Amino acid sequence: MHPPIDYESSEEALDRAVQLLRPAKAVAVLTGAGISAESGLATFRGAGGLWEGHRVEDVATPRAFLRDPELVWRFYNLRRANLAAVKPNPGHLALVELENRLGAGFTLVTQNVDGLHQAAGNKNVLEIHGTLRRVRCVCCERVTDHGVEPLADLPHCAACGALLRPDVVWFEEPLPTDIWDRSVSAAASCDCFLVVGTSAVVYPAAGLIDVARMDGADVIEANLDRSAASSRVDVLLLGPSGTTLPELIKRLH
Ligand code: BV8
Ligand code: ZN
Repeated sequence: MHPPIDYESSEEALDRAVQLLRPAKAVAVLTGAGISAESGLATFRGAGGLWEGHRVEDVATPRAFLRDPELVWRFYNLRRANLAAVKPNPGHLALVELENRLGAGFTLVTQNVDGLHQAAGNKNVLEIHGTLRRVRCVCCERVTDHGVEPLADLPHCAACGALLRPDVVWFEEPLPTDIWDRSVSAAASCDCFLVVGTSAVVYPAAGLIDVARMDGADVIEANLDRSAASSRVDVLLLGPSGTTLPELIKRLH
């Protein structure tokens, strides 16, 4: 693990990142809302990170859903509607190319619930915070995938009539065990760990960076600005991931 070095130029940072990534046989990637920003989806903490004046941490919680399910569904139905209008950007496509290059040595762990990595063509995607495309019954736990089709303002279960909730992980909820365990083992066994478009403030997701570092992986970050991860990475590629990732993958050849 090298102390993080502030490269004089993005050229130097890119060259360093290529040196670390090119020989890697096992690569794990952690993505956040930033990779979808250039597809037109708002990030959580950009522009003040407020939605209708609410902090996401106050809407994406079980208590908020108990208190005001209409408000929470308005938040999620709006995000589902946005999804219908967006598509993967070159940053997503660069990660598909990386998976094609590495095959089984590639694991993509995403905090995003927008499904854009799968829409781009990635296969080994671990959605540690669930997905906007699925809903779950609060009573019979039945899970159904509705893609991005519009849902009722307050959708109810076709099987038992109880209220449905988005099949996402809210704050103060545990992550899906199997998916989380696979994410940790991918971070612990990779030669190179990429962290893309995340403020790295939400745990346990952000802890994957430290799992990778402690197991001796080189860590490359791609972000528009410095993040809470930046002091813990070997190389920081500053800029929009729709530009930096394709540039990085192109130089691997
Ligand atoms: C858990 C799904 C334990 C829903 C999300 C008190 C009580 C309980 C828990 C806690 C507590 N205090 C803290 C915690 C832990 C808590 C947490 O970390 N809170 C934070 C706010 C401090 N975590 C949890 O609660 C987790 N669960 O701990 O459970 C437990 C265990 C057992 C039993 C019971 C409980 C659950 C966390 C998951 C929450 N769900 N999403 C939904 O989407 O609606 S989190 C949500 O925010 C996202 O999924 C994402 O993971 C997260 C962070 O957002 P980012 O993706 O990083 O986006 P952000 O806007 O922050 O940053 C964007 C970045 O992109 C920026 O850096 C920007 O510079 C960059 N960028 C912008 N444009 C570009 C770009 N980069 C490149 N190119 C560009 N073009
Ligand atoms: Zn039901």
